[in-house]
Amino acid sequence: MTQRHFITACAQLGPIARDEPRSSAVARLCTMLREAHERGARVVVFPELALTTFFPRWFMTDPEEIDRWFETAMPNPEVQPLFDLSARLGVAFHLGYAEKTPEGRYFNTAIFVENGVIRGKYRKIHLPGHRENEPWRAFQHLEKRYFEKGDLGFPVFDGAGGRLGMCICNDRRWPETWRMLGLGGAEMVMLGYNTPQHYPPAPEHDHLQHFHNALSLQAGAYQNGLWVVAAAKAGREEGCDLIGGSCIVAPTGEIVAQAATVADEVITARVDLDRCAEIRANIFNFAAHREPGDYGLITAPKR
Ligand code: CDV
Repeated sequence: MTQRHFITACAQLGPIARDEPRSSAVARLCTMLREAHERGARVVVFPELALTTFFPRWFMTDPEEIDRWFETAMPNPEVQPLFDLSARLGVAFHLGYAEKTPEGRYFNTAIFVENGVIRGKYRKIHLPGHRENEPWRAFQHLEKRYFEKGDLGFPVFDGAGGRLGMCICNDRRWPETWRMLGLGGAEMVMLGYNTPQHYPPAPEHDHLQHFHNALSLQAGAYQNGLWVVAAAKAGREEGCDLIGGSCIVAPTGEIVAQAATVADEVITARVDLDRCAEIRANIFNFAAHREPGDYGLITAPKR
């Protein structure tokens, strides 16, 4: 039987330049996967859109220019070295990337790969930002322009000897994300994020970016009794400062490992999936204490 306690690594990425080729990003991911392996990890979590720079910060209209940021197959020849290394070293990985489907649909996607096989896939549901050019912003955030809302729900799947889930960046701020994953039985949720330090619509909150990140991750973990592994793309990327703060959170809501830089950095923690019961059999025992009959507004149409 696969052991239910193991080392998990969270691999924060420093900035990726606009002209940095995927081969270079993949080489950086492989270096961190090797380090995770040396530190005994069974799983490594990479950030959102980890193969390129965060391209939604630019307004583009040329379909060819836009398509260049998307992967039409996974794996593809440029990402294959990561799949091969992961299978050879026995370290599963979570990876975020921009997906273009054979039908021509565009998603902000994350996958979980174990033994060279994609075991889980998620497409971002909460897409922040805007659709049109807003030149008053210091930089754009055009996720609503380039991506369609995810169509896979919040899947929970088998991996690393337990039940796993994923979400992506802005999803982590929404309690509904965590509750859906918690109700689905997820024991460890993996996610990546690209969070600018400056939030143009509410700059008065810029100093709270790290606080809101930790608050969301710790609340999600505690209120659903699950592990959270959250990997940032961090540092000054094309003139935009992205927060770091990548961390691993226990089901009690405690941060058990945290990045100290805004560069490529691997952090690790011992994850015991059986510790989810400390919360789920007690304060958040869903079967005993939830009252869904009183939560109707949560699924009513938005207003
Ligand atoms: N990539 C993201 O989803 N970023 C958002 C920013 C724009 C607020 C986030 O929630 O961190």
